[in-house]
Amino acid sequence: MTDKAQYVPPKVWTWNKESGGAFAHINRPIAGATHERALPVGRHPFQLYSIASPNGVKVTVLLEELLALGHQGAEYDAWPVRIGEGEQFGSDFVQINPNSKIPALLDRSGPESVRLFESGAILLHLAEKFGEFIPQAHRAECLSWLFWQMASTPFMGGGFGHFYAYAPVKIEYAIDRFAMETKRQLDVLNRQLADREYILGESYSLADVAIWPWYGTVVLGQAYDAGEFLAVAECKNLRRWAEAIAERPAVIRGRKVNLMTGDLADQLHERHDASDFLTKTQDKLQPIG
Ligand SMILES: N[C@@H](CCC(=O)N[C@@H](CS)C(=O)NCC(=O)O)C(=O)O
Repeated sequence: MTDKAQYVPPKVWTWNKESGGAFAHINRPIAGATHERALPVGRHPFQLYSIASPNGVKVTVLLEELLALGHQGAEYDAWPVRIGEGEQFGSDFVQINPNSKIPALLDRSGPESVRLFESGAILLHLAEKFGEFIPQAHRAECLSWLFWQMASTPFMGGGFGHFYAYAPVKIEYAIDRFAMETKRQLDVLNRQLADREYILGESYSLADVAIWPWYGTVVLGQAYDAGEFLAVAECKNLRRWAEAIAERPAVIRGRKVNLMTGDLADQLHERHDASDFLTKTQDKLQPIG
C-alpha cells in the first residue's frame, strides 16, 4: 500500500468545505427541505419521482413488467427529479421522502394516498399489491435476496464506485477495501447462478428485478468503467444471467424512463403512457397494453 495517512481528524467534525467528490455540491450533513417546490401530478394511480439510476430503474422495470403481464392498475406517471440540481430537497419531494433520495412513489390507487420511499420497500409494495414476482414457495428466499441487495449494494456503489470513479483522489486503501467486497459480492451471485437460470431458480422474480440494475450492469461493464479492473469476465454465470435479463422488453423500457444522460434516442424524461416509448424515443418496440 502506498498512501500515507496524513489526515488527523479534529475532535469535532464540522461542515466547512465541500469534499471535492463528483457529487460534493449536493452532499450536506443535514436533512429537510431547502426550498419550496411543488411536484407535478399526473392521471395514473402511481406517481413516480425518480431518475434512471440503478435504484430508480428497479422500480420502472417492475412497473413495466407488471404492465407487460396485463396489470393496467400499474399504470404510472414518471417524473424526473434532477438530483444534480438539488430537486430532491424540494418541499413536496421531502414530504414523500424525508430522506431526500430517489426513487419516491405516491400510490394513489386507494382512498388515501400512500407515500413510499426506499426502492426495496417500493418493490415489495408493488409486487405484493399485484401478486406477482414473489413466488409463494420461495417467498423467504426472495425476501432474503431483496434485503441482501439493499444491504450489500452501498458497499459497491457508495464504497467501490465512489472511491474508484468519483472521489477527487485515488486512495489505495479505500479502493482495495471496497474492490475486495465488490468482488466477493459478485462471486456470491456467480455461485448462486451456477445451477440456476435466475436468482431463485427457474423463474424471474423480484430478486432479479432488484439485483440486476446494480450487479447486472457492473458485470456487463456498464458501471464505473470498472469491468476490466474488477475482471468481471470471470463471472461467467452472472454474465449469462445479466445478458438474458438485459434483453427483456420491460427492462429495455424501464431503463429509458427518467433517463437524462447518454444517447438522446434512449431518453424518456417523463413517462405517462406506453405509447411514449414509441413517440418520444426511437424505440422499435411495439407499445404494450
Ligand atoms: N437506499 C435508497 C438509496 C437511494 C439513493 O441513494 N438514491 C440516490 C440516486 S441512486 C439519490 O437520490 N441521491 C441524491 C442525494 O444523495 O442527494 C434506495 O434504495 O432507494
